[in-house]
Amino acid sequence: MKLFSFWRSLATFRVRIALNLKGIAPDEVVDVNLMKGQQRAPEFRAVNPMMALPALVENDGTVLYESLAIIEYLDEVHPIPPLLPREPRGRARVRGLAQIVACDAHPLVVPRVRDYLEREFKLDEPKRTAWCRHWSAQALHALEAHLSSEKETGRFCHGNAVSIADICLASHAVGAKFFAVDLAPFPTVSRIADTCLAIDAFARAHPLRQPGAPASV
Ligand SMILES: N[C@@H](CCC(=O)N[C@@H](CS)C(=O)NCC(=O)O)C(=O)O
Repeated sequence: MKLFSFWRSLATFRVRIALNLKGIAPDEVVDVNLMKGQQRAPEFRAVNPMMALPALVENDGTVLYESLAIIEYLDEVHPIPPLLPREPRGRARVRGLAQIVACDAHPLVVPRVRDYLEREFKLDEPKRTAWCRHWSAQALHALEAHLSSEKETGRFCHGNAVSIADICLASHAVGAKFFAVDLAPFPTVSRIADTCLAIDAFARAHPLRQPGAPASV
């Protein structure tokens, strides 16, 4: 198994957490430096035409892409520990929370979007950062509203077992800190993120613990 990865990639962070929770270590981790634009190089484009991390190549050569699809695949092939609750309503809630992060918020702050804002609309760095903070905070407000009011919330996003929602929540909290978003107004999100990041599988997957990462952002 081969994982295409970069320390700063939040989507790859999500997949690294799932791999760690499942006790799977890829045979090879290939670094694709997003800061140098290596995701657009022909070699990686051939792996993932979306030119985005992560990509996971299975032993038979099957290429998997999109973090949520990869995580659900891992959960289906390695069902213990489960990353989705059993009952349909719980599964829908966990997927909904996860998608607030992975489908609504995160795509707005990725390098290709920030680059486009700079290149096409001449937005300077402070404005691009304000953009990222805005969309990051929007998701935090939505997550906090759900998690603080819904009876299903427990030690983790859904009860007392880690799920895909926690994987996404942790990645979002870490990303928000990268953009210097204040997490104080989001106490339930902060509590669950802190609980997750204290777990070894999350901590080892943290962007700043990957090869090539700086000491801080
Ligand atoms: N929806 C995708 C997001 C993939 C994505 O945008 N990844 C970022 C890094 S977290 C990336 O590689 N971006 C490259 C770029 O924007 O040029 C997923 O969840 O896997």
